[in-house]
This record gives sequence, structure tokens and C-alpha cells, in this order.
Amino acid sequence: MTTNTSQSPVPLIQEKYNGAPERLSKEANDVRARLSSNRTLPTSRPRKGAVRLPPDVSSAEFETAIKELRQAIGVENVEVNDKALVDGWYLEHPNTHDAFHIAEQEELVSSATVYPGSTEEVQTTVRWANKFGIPIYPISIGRNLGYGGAAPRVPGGVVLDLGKRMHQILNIDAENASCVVEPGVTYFKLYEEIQKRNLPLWIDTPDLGGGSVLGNAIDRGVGYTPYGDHFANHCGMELVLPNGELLRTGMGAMPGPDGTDNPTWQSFQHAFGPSVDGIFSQSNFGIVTKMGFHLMPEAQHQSYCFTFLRDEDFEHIVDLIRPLAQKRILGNIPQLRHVIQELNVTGLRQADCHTGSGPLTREEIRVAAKKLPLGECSWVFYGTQYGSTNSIAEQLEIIKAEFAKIPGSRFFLPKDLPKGHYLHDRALVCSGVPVLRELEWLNWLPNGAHLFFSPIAPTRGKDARIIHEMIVEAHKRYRFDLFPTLCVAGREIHYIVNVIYDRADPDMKDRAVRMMRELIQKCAAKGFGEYRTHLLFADQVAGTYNWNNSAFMRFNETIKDALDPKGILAPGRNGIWPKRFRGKGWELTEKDVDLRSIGPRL
Ligand code: EUG
Repeated sequence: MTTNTSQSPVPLIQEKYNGAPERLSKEANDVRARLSSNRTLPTSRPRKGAVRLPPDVSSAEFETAIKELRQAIGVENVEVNDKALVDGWYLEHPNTHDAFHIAEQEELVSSATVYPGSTEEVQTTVRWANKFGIPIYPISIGRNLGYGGAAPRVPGGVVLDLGKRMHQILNIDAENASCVVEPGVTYFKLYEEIQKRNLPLWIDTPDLGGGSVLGNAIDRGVGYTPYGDHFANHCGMELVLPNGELLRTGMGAMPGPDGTDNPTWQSFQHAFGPSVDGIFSQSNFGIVTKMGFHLMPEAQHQSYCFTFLRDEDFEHIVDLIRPLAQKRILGNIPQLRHVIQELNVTGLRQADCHTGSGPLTREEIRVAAKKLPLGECSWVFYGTQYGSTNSIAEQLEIIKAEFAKIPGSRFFLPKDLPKGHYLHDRALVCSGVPVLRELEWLNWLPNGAHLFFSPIAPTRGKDARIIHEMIVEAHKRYRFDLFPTLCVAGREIHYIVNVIYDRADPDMKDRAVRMMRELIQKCAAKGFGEYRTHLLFADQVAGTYNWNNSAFMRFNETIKDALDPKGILAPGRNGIWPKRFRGKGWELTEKDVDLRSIGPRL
């Protein structure tokens, strides 16, 4: 039985700001069909409860507040969340709750969604939230899947869906190689626009192209061209503070002549005085409504991959990568993946690879991998080199000489591999072309959802191995297949674990939560911390950054209370709770392994 979320074709970007590009129309419809055919849960179920109200707000007060906001910004722009919840799928995702719920589906939900159409309407909504003491939770596109999606941390919060009406590309400056975007601009949209204008510029996209350029950057997401550090490559922001005031950062703090934007706003990030941009990333100190980015001038490029035979080669591979990364011979953010990802990125399901239940055995992975184009191996390094033809050839010789030190390593170019192989998609991503290929992962289990565990590992074999072995051991004990993707930034590696689980299996969700809790704690005990995490694990992760009696969190709380005395803006995001909520049982710690219901625990 297939339960399609919708029978109509996947919306295209011409029709919907957050849709798929036409060039991926067939792929999008196909992947949706495959995901639907692997779904046993109904599209939606009747709601158990009525609207989940914001904390400490009566239903009469809520009604009054909603009425007032509707008067201010339009009835059609304030939607009460009282309908059945639909998880949908990546390209038709909800803005009412976490589509990849790890709590009960109805727990991490909003009371309403607001669609501001301008910066002024964001300011109006912020002032409204202050007046009524209602927590608001801004999203750009809401595709932060694996980290909480569109859900507010405080159930009953009001989601500010910025993307729906604020999705203009405000400027592309071809000479300066930069752009300014609103929250609703996706990688797909920015890419298509640059193609339409025929500009020799690249964007930098993460593995999936449907996310918000602005939203991903303020969450400090990663892409794979030389401009892969998204926050580092931003240049200037405009934001609404929790009291409704407007702020421009960087050179934007200086007005341009005759009321124009400052002419160097997208040229120099740091400007004069304290560099405050960073405090608006992964925080709840302001709502970013405009953001500038540097774009990379297009370049010649060559993608490739290396395979390595043995699991135990891991440490050696990492040590060979380190000098290559430090010397910038590796010019982008390459990925090191375990061969099991060759299976799921091909669209295979766990059930295709064995008959039992639980994770595949190493032997089963070997047997399945042997049938695929890269053949038997353990690790796959996906890289790309940039520059002139000669320079790329020289770089590849250096890299080949290094990796040849590992017996059995093999080198592949895209031309060596059949049409459907993942390396071809990698070549697109690493040259700034957003794709959808990675959605295949979700086919692994029925009702597939995922959660990321994302520690920072040093690019040093013996230390990376400590993290890796803890992760391997935990996956065995909690009975999960391990999908590690190591994104090499340089001196450190974002070690990303994609924990894939079945949303219809409460025991599996419970094991996923326990494994996350344990890994966060065990890694922290060795000094390894996460770079980003799902909403429900943010308190615990924030709690591991506790040097000197939690000086860092106390500093954040000082800023939070100064900027947001009423505690209305995204309370709890990244573990930062305003005074109103702090220490009142909202924090979820290491001990909170039962995450089925979310609310103050006293
Ligand atoms: C990935 C990478 C990330 C992340 C989540 C997913 C890649 C998955 C480098 O950061 O946070 C294939």
C-alpha cells in the first residue's frame, strides 16, 4: 500500500518559492514515490488534543492575541495550528512540528504559524509577542531536518515562517561576486537565478539543495566548495532584535550616501568595533531578515574518489588527510564515508541487504558492496580539486602519492564509474550545483527519519579513532546501522553520524534517544563536543561546554536577558533559556531519556 502525501506533482520552483528546480522534477517525483512506498504510517491522524497553547497563556488570551495579530498583518497571514499534522516529506514538509519526530508527533508543535511579509511585519510580530508574552520561533525554510525541522523548542510556541513571503534575492553583485538574500531563498532558487542571469559565479550548497541559504548559514552549516564554511562566507546581516529594533552588522552599520545601503556592506565582514555577527548564529538573540554572502567565481574542477580496503585503515587515512588539508592541497571540504553509504545512497533498503532484523553485519555490508561499482572496500574518500588543468593534475599526483601509502587503495574518476553512481552527484555538489540525491538515505527503513550526531573530531588519527570507536560500539549496543560521513574542514573534521530510524517504532526511537544522550556524554568526557544538534539535545550539548563554572552559558544568558527581557524569542534554542524559563524544569539533561512528552519537568 502506498500512501502518497499528495498525488499531484512535486511543486516546482516556478510555482512555489521552496519547490524543486525543473531539472530535478523527475528525480523529485521518483524519490517521493519510493519514500511513499516505504511508508506504513498513515499520511495523518486526527489530533488527540486541541491547539497546544503557549505556556502560561489561557485559551481566551490566546484568542485575543491571535485576533490582534490578524488585524495587524492580515487574517490570511496568521494560521492557528488546529489541523491534522502531516509529516509530508522533504520537499513538502510541515511548518507546524518536527517531521522527523523523536518525541510524540504532537509534542513538539506550534500553536500557530505567522507569515510576515516584510521586516516591518517581523517587527510588528516581535512587539506583539512581547505584549502577550508568547514565545515566537523563527524559521527560514524549515528544512533543518535531523536537527528539529521547523518545530519550536517550547511546545505551543508561535512559528514565524519567514520564507513564505520573504524570499527575494535582493541583490546579486556580479562584480563584487556577492549576493544579499531574504530567509526564504533556497540553494535551488539562488542557483537557478544565477544560471538565468548567466553569471560566472558559484553558490555553495550542502548535500541537499532545498534549505535556506540564510538559515543554514546562521546555523553554521557546511557545504563542499572552497566556500564551504557558510557562516565564514557571509558578509553583513540585517536583523530584528527581540525588542523590535532593527540592526545592521558589519559595514552595514554605516549608512550609504542618500539613504542607500552601504556600498561596502558585502565587501568586508568585520567593519569597526566588536564583531557581533557571531552572536546571532546558533542563538536566539535576533531574527535575521537579510544576509549577504560571497559567491565564488566559477573554476575548473575535478571530482574523484579513493577507496580503502580495511575498516582499520581509518586512523591512517585521517593522518594522511591532515597535511593535505593544512597545506590547502585539499581545496574544499572533502568527505570520508563508510562503504555502507554506497548502499543507501543507491536507494537500497536495509531489507534488501539481509533477511534478519537489526543492523547489517559487517559481512552483509561486504557482500552488498561487492555488487556495486566501487566494489569491496571499507572507506570512500570523495574529493574535488580546483584550478587550471595543469594545476589539478599536479594536485592529484600529490594526493595519489599520499593515499597510495595505504595498501589496496584505489582511485576513480567520474568517467570510470557508471552513470548513476554517486560520484557524479558529488561532482555537482562540489561545483555548487544543488541536488536531491541524499534523500535516498531515508529509504533505508520504513517511515525513515533521521537524527544527526555531529561531534568535532581533530584531524589526527589517534584522536579521531577514539571518537569513531565510541560511536561504533554504541551503534552495536543500541542496534543501529552506522552511517558516518566525515566532512574534513582542515584541522578538524565534522564527524556526522546519520541515525536513521523508523518513526513507527517507539522502541527504536527510544534507543536513538538513549544512544544520543550517551554519545554526547561519553564524547564530552574525552573533550569532544558537537558543532550542532537537534533541539531536544541542545540543553545537554550546551551543558558540556561548561568550562570555568559554565562561564560561556552565563555569558550567553547575560546577553539573552539584556536583549530579550520577556524571553519571547526562541526560548531554549541551542540551550539558551531566558530568565522567565530558566531553572523551571524546561531544560532536558542527560538523564532525560524519555522524550515522548515535552514540557517543564519538576
Ligand atoms: C551532513 C553534514 C553536516 C550536517 C548534517 C549532515 C551531511 C550528510 C557538516 O555538517 O550537520 C551527508
